Amino acid sequence: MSPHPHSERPTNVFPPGFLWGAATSSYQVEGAAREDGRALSIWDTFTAERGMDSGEVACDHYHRWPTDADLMAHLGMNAYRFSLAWPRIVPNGTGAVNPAGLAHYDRMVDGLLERGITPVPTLYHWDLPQALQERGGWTSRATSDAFAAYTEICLDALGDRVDTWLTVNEPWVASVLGYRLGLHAPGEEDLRTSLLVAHHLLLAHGAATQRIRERRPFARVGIPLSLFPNYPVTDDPADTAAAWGSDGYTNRWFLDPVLRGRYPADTAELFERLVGPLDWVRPGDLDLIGARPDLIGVNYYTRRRISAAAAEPLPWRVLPAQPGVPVTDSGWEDVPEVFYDLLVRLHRDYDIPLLITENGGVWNAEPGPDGRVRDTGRVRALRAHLLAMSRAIEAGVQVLGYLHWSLLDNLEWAEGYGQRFGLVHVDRETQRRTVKDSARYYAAVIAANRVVDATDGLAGKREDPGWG
Ligand code: IFM
Repeated sequence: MSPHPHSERPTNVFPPGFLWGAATSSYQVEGAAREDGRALSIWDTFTAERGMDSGEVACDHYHRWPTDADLMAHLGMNAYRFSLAWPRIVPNGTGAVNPAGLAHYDRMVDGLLERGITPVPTLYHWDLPQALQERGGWTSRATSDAFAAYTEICLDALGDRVDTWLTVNEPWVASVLGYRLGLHAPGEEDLRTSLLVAHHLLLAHGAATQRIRERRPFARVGIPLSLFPNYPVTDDPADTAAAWGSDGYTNRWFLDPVLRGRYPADTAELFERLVGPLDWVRPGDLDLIGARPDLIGVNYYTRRRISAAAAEPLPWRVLPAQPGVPVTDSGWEDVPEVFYDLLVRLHRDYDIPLLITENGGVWNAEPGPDGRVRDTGRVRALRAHLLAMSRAIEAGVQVLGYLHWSLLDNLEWAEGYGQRFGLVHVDRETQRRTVKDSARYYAAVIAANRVVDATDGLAGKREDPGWG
């Protein structure tokens, strides 16, 4: 890990107009899975088939969004990233629009604006309508076309009030965990299919970007990418080369087509060796995908430690956390200096404004006898990541805002409800919301628009209203 070059004390003040908020996604928080005409998504099917925790009820945010929005306003947040559920809006994936589904988001956008909160919707956060899955899902190019049509519907309904659109969340995770590793819906395990899917997800991003530009020329558009910096475990050139290979797989395979209009040659060569020609890429695809967005959404959590000892079929191996390095309650290394390195690298290599669309971690603190949730690990990590971000801004990186993952403890996909990422604790039985220490600390940061001391916001009498 490279030490950061700035030894002078930064001022830690953020630019005026900086977006401060939190993020969620529809399947992870909404619940109301069968209400108001919502159809099933691939995640309803996948969780039912495997007997996993599901999003059937989740945080009941579908009904409780007004009080959740009050809570955000109470914390001083001025932005909220949420996702639109495709199976609510176009239940069959294509064709008829469900007015009740659209009306829900219409009310929510109004409600956020009334509270001074900028809505930042993501068009797709993995809840593909099951009806589309039955027609091939993301293995079919037609799904990208369906996504473009769905985007137009969302733009026509909400585009007069939304000025920042996010397209497809984390195509690496959706394609690799969903189609290579079988850990996410729809649970397939094939490298070639995952690469085909990744291309269609990028195509969907490109098509949506085009529609947004045509219909809402003054709106900003971006794609939230899961960016995992890859660090060699030793200085051995073989490990360094392996880390660069893994960087191609996790990061450049998405950054390069979106920002340079081409897939990285070294990674394409590797994939062609492993799976044969990537013959689904058609003329014109990379022009569409490579129409430069206004921003990249950075979803940053941890680094990957890479060794050259191959784990077939890929010629590298991802190692567990380094002993002695702090980890979150899910075992991910908590390494804020890597966040700094990532932001500086994105600026240096791609020169594009960044919006932190996710950052956070699992700390499973529960309310104490006094009702207070002392998630000190999250307070410490949040502060350290904000300091890293502010140093990056001082180094010249353009960061538009920071949206913490997540507002609420929610459904962590295949991991279920056991992993708590929220600033706000959610009691699974009662749905009661409890503002954690981290949220109170974050509110103090937002109020000051600078990184304050770790104890700020935590002392004194608690004046949080009840958020039951
Ligand atoms: O919960 C997820 C989110 O849906 C996508 N990015 C990573 C988060 C934590 O794993």
